[in-house]
Formats: sequence, C-alpha cells, structure tokens
Amino acid sequence: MRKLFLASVLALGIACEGPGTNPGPVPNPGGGGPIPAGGPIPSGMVSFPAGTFMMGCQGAQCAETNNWSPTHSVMLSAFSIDVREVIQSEYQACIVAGACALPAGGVYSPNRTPEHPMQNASWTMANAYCTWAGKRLPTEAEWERAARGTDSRPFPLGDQEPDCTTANIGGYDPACYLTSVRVGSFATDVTADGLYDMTGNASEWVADWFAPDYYGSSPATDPTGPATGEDRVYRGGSYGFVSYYARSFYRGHTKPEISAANIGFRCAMN
Ligand SMILES: [Ca+2]
Repeated sequence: MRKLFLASVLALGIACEGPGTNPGPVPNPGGGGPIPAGGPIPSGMVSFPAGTFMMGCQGAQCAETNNWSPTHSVMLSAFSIDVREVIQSEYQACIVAGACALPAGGVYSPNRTPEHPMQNASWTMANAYCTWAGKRLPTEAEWERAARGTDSRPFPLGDQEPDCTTANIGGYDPACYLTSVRVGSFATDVTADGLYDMTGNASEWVADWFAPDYYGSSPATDPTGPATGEDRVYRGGSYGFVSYYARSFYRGHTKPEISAANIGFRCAMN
C-alpha cells in the first residue's frame, strides 16, 4: 500500500509542483481528447534580422527567486529557425542514413505518429539530427527571441495566458490532450512571426548548457551559454506542463542524456 501511495505521488509530481520549480521531463500519460484534424503541416524556416531584444523575466515573475533574472538586453546576429518542431519521420530518415541513434524505449513511433514532434530524443540525439540536416540547435537566446518578438511578449502568443484550447499544454488536466499531436494542429499556437507550437506540444532542446545565474554575467552579444555544465536547457511548454511553464522566458533544464517523451526540438541556422 505504501509503495502504491508513493508511486501515485510521483506520478502526480508535476501537478503538485508550485510555480518557479523545474518540473522536468514527464512520461506520456496517453489519453486526452480528440486530436485536432489538420491539413498539410507547415514547413520551412523563419528568418530574423540582426537586432536587440529584452531577454529574461518580465513583470511580477521578476520578484520570484528563479533562474530568469535579471532582464537584460541581448544583441543577436541574424538567424533562421524551423517553422515547426522536427517530426518523427524526419528523425527516422536520419536513423536510416546512419547519422542518428534510435531512442531506447519511450513513445517515439515514426510509423504510428510520423508527423508528431520528435519524442524521446536526448539532447545529444537532437544535436546530431540538426547537424545531419545541415543546421544546428538554436541558442537559448535565439529561441527566446523567436518566442517573444521584440515586444517582450510574456507568452509566445502574446499577453493572454494560454490554455489547452489554444495550445497543446495542460499538465495532468484530464480536459487537455495529455499527449503529443501532429505539429501545427493548433492553428492558434502560431506566433506573430509564423512559428508553430512555440507554446506547447513538445518542449524544445536548445544548444546551451544551463547555469542558474548565467543571466547575471552573459555577454550582451550572441550569448551561447556557459562553457560547460551538467544540464542542457530546453524551452517552451508541452502537453505535460501547465501554462506557467509556457512563458516565453521560462527556462527548463535537465541532463543531456535524458530521453523524455515531452521534449523535442527544432533546428536553426545562421
Ligand atoms: Ca514546442
């Protein structure tokens, strides 16, 4: 009985955690409502010109003890980023080409869900895929610039807090999808610049190592993260997270070898 209780508490861990704590990767619980029907999935990349934006916390969240302070100005060179998350069929092609490793276990299933975001790819696998594709993982600063624009949107979609009717987020709310969906299924989860699923679906690995105090000393131009670390950063919400974690400045982090169902990635290039 005690073991059963402990297992239940662990399974509910995300829902029990308060704002400001890192929820970490979660298993795919399955279930959820009907998946939205979709047409052709989006393709291509969105280019951002060189420029300055404000990175880090905003408003009341700056008062919280967290890793997203201080807010600071960052100058970025021009870059391009994928319009959507890398999908499972694309990753499968990389495996067939001999350049990517097969995730061990998890819910990666390119025959069943070929157009869902890549799942159960570690940071190392994500990095290998983007290299094979002739691209690279975005830096943390590039991802945040793409998510929040130059108008410092607190959420990728603007000022309004998202819910699982506008993006594939939800944590353990049984009214939400609770699983990945085909990329671009949420016509409302698209930024002003045309990027899909920056709010939800899968969270997304970025290139940087994680350090909680990095923003206090990061370079003002093209920051690439600490030189080393124990965790890599992932950004954006997912079907496994409530809206708090979908803030455009929220910083998730976990070990680079972790292979989580709710963490995928998209690629970038100069
Ligand atoms: Ca996403």
